[in-house]
Amino acid sequence: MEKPLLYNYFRSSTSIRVRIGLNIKEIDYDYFALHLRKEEHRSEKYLKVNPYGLVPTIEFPSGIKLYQSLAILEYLDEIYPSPPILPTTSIKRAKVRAMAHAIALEIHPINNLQVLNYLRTNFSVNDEKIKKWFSNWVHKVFLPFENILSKDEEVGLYCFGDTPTIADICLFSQVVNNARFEIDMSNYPLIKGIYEKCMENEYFVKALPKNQPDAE
Ligand SMILES: N[C@@H](CCC(=O)N[C@@H](CS)C(=O)NCC(=O)O)C(=O)O
Repeated sequence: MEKPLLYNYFRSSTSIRVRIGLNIKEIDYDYFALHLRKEEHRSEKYLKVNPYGLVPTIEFPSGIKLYQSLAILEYLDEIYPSPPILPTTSIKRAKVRAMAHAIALEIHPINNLQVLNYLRTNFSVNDEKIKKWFSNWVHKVFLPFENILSKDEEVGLYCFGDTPTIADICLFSQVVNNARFEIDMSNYPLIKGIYEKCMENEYFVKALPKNQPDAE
C-alpha cells in the first residue's frame, strides 16, 4: 500500500499530534519537512497544498489532502478504528474532546508562531515578554486542567482511562512545546504524571521533535 505524505515540521506541536496518531495506528508515512522559521510554509507551492499555509497537512495516495490536526486525528480514528483514540460512547467522546479542545483551541491559537511573530513585529514585544505571554495562556488552561484531573473519576493512567486518547495527544504535545518557553510546571503533578506515562509509550516517543529527520 502506498503511504500517505505528512507535510510537517519537527518542532510543531500540531505536527507532533498527527505523528502520534499515525504511530498509534501503525500507519507508515513519508515525511515532508517544511522549515517554519525559513517561511517554507508560505511558499506558493505549499499554499497550493494547504491554502492556510500552516502545518500539518496529510496527503493520501488518492490525492485527498486534509489539514487541521484534530480533524486528521478523528479521520484516522474512523478509518483505522483499532486501537481507538476516542472512547466508544458519545458522552465519553465529548469529555475527551473537551480536554483536547482546551489545549488545541484555548492555548495553541494564541501562542502560535504567527501570533508571536505579529507581536514581535508590530508591537516590538521582546523575547522575555513573549515568554510571559506564552506562559500566561498555558497557565490559564493548565490550572483548571490539573484540577479536573484531580477530580474526574474517569482519569486513569492517561487523561481518560488507561489508554491514550486525543486528550493525551494534545496535552503531551503542549508539554513538549512548553519546554522551549521554560514554563514552570511545578503546580502540575498530575499533568506531569501523564506526560511521563506518555514518555513510556514508544508511539509518543517516536513523534518527539528530536526523533524527526529535520531535527536541529
Ligand atoms: N489548528 C491548526 C493549527 C495549525 C498550526 O497553526 N500549525 C502551526 C505549527 S504548530 C503552524 O503552521 N504555524 C506557522 C505559523 O504560525 O506561521 C491545527 O491544529 O492543525
